[in-house]
Formats: sequence, C-alpha cells, structure tokens
Amino acid sequence: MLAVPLLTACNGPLSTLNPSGPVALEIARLWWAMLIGAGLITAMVMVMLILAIRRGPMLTEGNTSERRWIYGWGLGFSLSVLTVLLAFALWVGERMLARDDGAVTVQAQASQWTWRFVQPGPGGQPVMTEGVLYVPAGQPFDVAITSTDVIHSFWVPQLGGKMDAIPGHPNLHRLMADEPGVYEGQCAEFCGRGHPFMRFEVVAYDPAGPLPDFASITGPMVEPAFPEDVSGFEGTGQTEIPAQESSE
Ligand SMILES: [Cu+2]
Repeated sequence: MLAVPLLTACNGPLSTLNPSGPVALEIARLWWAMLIGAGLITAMVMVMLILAIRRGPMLTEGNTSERRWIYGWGLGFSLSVLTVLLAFALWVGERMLARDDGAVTVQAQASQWTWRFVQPGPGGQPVMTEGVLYVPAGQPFDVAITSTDVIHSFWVPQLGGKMDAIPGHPNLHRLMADEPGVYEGQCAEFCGRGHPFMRFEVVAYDPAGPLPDFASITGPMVEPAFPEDVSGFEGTGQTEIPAQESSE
C-alpha cells in the first residue's frame, strides 16, 4: 500500500491505469483487485513474521495455536484470497471476448517493423493505412490481428489488453474507445531490433461527425491482406469489413 502514492505517476498514454474504454476499465479493476489481494497476503506474512520473531519457537507438540496459524491463515486465508482473484480474473476474461454482435471489424497486420490497418472509409469502402487505425468512438470494434513475418503483439493500453499477431493465424480482439481521441499503441512482443519503434495510434472519431481524412492512407487495398481461410477464428469468424454509412 506504501506504493500507492507512487502510482500517481502511472497516468501516461501507455498506462493501463488510465483506461479509456470498457475493456481497459475491466483490466484496470482486475489490476487493483490483484494489488489489494497481494497486499493482504503480504500483510498476513509480515504479521506472522513479526509474531514469530517476538514470541520465539513454539515447540510444544500438537500446538493448536500453531496449527491454527498454518491451516487457518497460511493455507485458508491465502487460498481464499487467491480463489477470489482467480474467479474475478476468469469473469473479466470472459467479458473481454469478442462476440458475434455485429461490431465493426477492422484488420491489423504487423510486419517488421510497422503496422498496417484496414478499416471502413468513405462510403464504407475498406481503406488501408499505415501506423494509424481509425475507429468510431463509443462503439465496440473487433481487430483481426495477424503478422507477415514473426510474432508481434497488438497493444493499446488505454483501450485493452495485449493480443499476439501470429503469421497465418488471425486473432480477434474486442476493444472500444469511450470518447473521441488519439490512443497510443505499441508492439508488446520483442520482434527484432526495430521493436522499440513499432508504435502506432488509434484515432477514435465521432461517428456523428465527418469521417477523418485518413491522412496516412497508403492506397486502396488491391489484394486481401489476410488469408481467406480463417477457420479456427474465435468470435465472429469474419474478416470482411461491413459496409458503413458515410456521414459525408
Ligand atoms: Cu515488436
């Protein structure tokens, strides 16, 4: 708990403790729950340690007090805290899964050392961008993530957790940004000497306003960026981008 004041520094654009969407909020809550659980167990160990030092060894055979400490606190208390944390983590993990609910699907393709994205553009037509992913704010979206070479990891700390980018195996990642804004992302899997520079941005735009100008467009997507066969895809099982009404 002494570390809590120090955590006020954990508020930057790559902080998981500064959530800007429901998925990231779940993760931040889990983080705090685990910190509290770890703090409780640490406090119990410290109390036991201090009592042991002050009282000395209890050598009486069959000492019920000693048994109560070992089974009641050492095992019972620790396992209870860990069981609650495990159940909470499983519950949070299940709520973070992509669901077949018609959410917008965008694509993220990692390469040494850049990110390419495909998202709905003007008239709902898919456009490819490099380094910047455009999504509507206030709406859940699924990112179909893959790689052309080695394993990378897609991570936008303010929007959600990490998801591996694996060649030939698209992973679906449910995210959402509550408000319009720019959210920074970073490859979270060491992928070679260019790894530290493999940053990107997610621009969440107001769906009621005009579409962004897609400033980093590299050109229309002329060929599929991903393999047609996406069997084994968990979630919606689709990589096609649904048509979206242009607000222009
Ligand atoms: Cu990397």
